[in-house]
Amino acid sequence: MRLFVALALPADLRSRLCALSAGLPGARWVDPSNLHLTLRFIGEVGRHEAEDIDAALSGLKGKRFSLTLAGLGEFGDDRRPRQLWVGVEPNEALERLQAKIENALQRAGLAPEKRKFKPHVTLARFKTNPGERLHDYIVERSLFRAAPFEVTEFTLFSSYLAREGAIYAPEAAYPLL
Ligand code: 2AM
Repeated sequence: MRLFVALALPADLRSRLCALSAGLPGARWVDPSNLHLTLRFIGEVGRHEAEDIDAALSGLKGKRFSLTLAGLGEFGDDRRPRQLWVGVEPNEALERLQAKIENALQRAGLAPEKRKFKPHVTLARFKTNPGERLHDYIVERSLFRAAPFEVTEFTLFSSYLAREGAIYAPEAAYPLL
């Protein structure tokens, strides 16, 4: 199975993000039910490895915290934009949780993640390059700021690539105290 660790987002917040998801030619919008904040991508693993991962994450002790989504940005470059995302206000508790998850997964035998953690919620990927429209879209919404929400757990998701696109299923949720 293909796994990743993420924060699931409350329904009202997903609706708020959904309201942003229009008016950009070439964008393939993420399905509202799929909106999430990835903490650690794991990738393809076997059943035993998945069990070790679940055990490691179950043993993790983390604290609840508040998180605010704000601002928009893109990954990729002007010639080839890859993703449009909503950002996160600087959040030490989130960084700490992510570091604990990274540690736990390394203890479970996973190779270290080389890429720096850039917290974001992907809103869209691109079929074709929207060109200038992408820049305008981001500038027009640069003051976007959602209401803070309380992060009380994190989730191990599986990802299944169906013909209609990715289907994410929560496999286990780990409470924060
Ligand atoms: P993204 O939102 O920035 O595309 C499920 O696919 C989640 O894992 C997505 O949130 C995706 O991040 C992330 N992901 C997919 N492939 C990845 C990879 N090779 N490295 C890091 N994260 C990845």
